[in-house]
Amino acid sequence: MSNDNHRLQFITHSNDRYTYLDSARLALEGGCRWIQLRMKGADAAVFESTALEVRAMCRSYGATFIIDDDVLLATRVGADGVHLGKEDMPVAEARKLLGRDAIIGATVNSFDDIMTHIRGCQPDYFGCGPFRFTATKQRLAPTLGIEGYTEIMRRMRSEDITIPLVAIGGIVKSDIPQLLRCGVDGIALSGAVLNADDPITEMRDMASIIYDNNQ
Ligand code: TZP
Ligand code: MG
Repeated sequence: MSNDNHRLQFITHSNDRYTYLDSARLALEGGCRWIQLRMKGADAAVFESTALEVRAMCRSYGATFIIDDDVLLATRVGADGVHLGKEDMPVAEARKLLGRDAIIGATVNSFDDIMTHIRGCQPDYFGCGPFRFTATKQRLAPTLGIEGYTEIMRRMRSEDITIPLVAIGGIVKSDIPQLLRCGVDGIALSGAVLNADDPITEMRDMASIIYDNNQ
């Protein structure tokens, strides 16, 4: 990953106010430069047509465009990479299909999960969570809290693991400074932006906490 885009990642979602496409547009307008298109349970054709639109938007903002789960869709639409959960294609297989320049992220819930990846084909970043309970994702792993991230970051440092780790799950703006102090490289979120009265301003505030203050 050649820039700082990964430090603030927006995960698309929809609600009664916004479509998936709206959600990506709001995040980009608010200064986020990383969109992961996540459309759990969506019709394949709708996922693909939305991906093409989000890809074009990301290009015009200089944002990184990542597809959730679906490696073959990522190749078809020319995404920058994929985010792989524990039940998705293994990182090694995705790397063969996508090539060495693609960004491959992997979900982890513990330091043991991180070590499993370190011994195998390594991803470009870890999405580690959940920080706290969130209704955005089903079948949630146990929450980590600040203590969980503090311990994981300590163990990563002691093993000299430098793959960026991004915290995810129920994160709101006021959590960001303390998560950064734990040493996480970035934050991934969805609901805190989409449920805000003014999503663009909320995203802008978060981008400024992450990119301006260098905490
Ligand atoms: N993976 C772990 S938690 C989560 C995902 C995709 C949902 C993140 O969304 P929110 O609304 O910020 O909790
Ligand atoms: Mg997944």
